[in-house]
Amino acid sequence: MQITDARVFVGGPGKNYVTLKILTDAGVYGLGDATLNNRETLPAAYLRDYLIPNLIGMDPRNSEDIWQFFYRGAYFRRGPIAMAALGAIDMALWDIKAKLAGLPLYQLFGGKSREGAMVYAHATGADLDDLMDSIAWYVEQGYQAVRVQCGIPGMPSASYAVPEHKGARRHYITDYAGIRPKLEIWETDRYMRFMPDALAEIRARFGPRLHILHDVHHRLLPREAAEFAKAVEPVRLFWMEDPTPAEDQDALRLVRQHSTTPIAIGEVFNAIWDCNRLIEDELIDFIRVAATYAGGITPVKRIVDLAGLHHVRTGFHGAPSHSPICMAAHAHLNAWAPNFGIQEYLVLGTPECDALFPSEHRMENGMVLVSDAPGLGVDFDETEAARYSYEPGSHPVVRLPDGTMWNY
Ligand code: GCO
Ligand code: MG
Repeated sequence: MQITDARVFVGGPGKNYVTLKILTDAGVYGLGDATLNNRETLPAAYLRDYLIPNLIGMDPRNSEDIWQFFYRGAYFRRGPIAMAALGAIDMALWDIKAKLAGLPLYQLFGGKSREGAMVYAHATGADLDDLMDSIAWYVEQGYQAVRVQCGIPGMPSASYAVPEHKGARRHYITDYAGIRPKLEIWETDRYMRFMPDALAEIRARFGPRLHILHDVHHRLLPREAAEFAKAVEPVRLFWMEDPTPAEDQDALRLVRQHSTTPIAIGEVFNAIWDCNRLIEDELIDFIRVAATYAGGITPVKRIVDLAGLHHVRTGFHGAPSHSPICMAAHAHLNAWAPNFGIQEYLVLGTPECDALFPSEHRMENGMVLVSDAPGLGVDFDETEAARYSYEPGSHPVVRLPDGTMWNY
């Protein structure tokens, strides 16, 4: 059996998805997601110029050897661009394998460990009242877990993932049109004085049962993160995410020593080598890798197994950065993973997105119910895809009030 062709599509409804389709001489095809948020043309070029010409003629069933060929075979390894491209190949090969077996992918991992996988939604508000309304809306929809982000009083501009104006909250996505980024001004002092009390008010309003998550988005210094984690302990967060930038992993040791607030990290990780020490030293509670950015299902399964040895649960990244193909890969991993924790999930379900990626994965009462169709259980409509093309975008950049560059 041979791979005969592979094609890359860039574009989508309101979002550039990078979709890979691998074709075989057996008539079965596989789909993968190589979307690297706001850098979409780069994994597409890596696929078209280097990976696909090598892929043609390979036996698609040898997904492990193909992964090793592209990983070990590249002298300059890793990094988000290469790993997103490799991640798409790996997903597509698992899709093919499961279709050949006539089974939903989770069966190849070991079957279902649960009926539904709990997800968390993004509630966001320009101020605390606005955020309370947003949380209430998600609770009414049946969500059991909500990530909460709030505008900070006196902050010169909207901070991470919050709208500039009240009421714009439900489908707020942190992307902006054009190559030139929007500027956000960040003030740690205002955040530290406001956010712990705001989280306490949210807990008081919604009671002990709601799972409350919060994303610090890499904004704090290690000592500040430790202070924050300690201050929010009474709120009993489900997790505090990315308290500090991921480069200095010893920072998490400091945070850990000072508090029992659960720590989640990993959405920017590309390999098991970015998180093996954090997992083995039990410095984190949730690992947030994504099947796209971390190089596919093959390496993510290894990370999940390592995490399981150290009481670390999964909380895969699921911002709108990923297409429904990556989210389908996560749905199968989540159905199987013995150490499943939670899945980030944004309601993408616009009619346009559903038409481009038809699927039977379902959302009910804040849980994803995995599809039983053979393979990943998601398709890609090429006629629909022809309606879209690449639109340049950028993440915002962040500066302190004096102009110093800070972390987005
Ligand atoms: C999250 C993330 C995202 C990122 C985005 C970057 O937890 O969902 O922090 O919102 O900012 O995916 O491309
Ligand atoms: Mg995050």
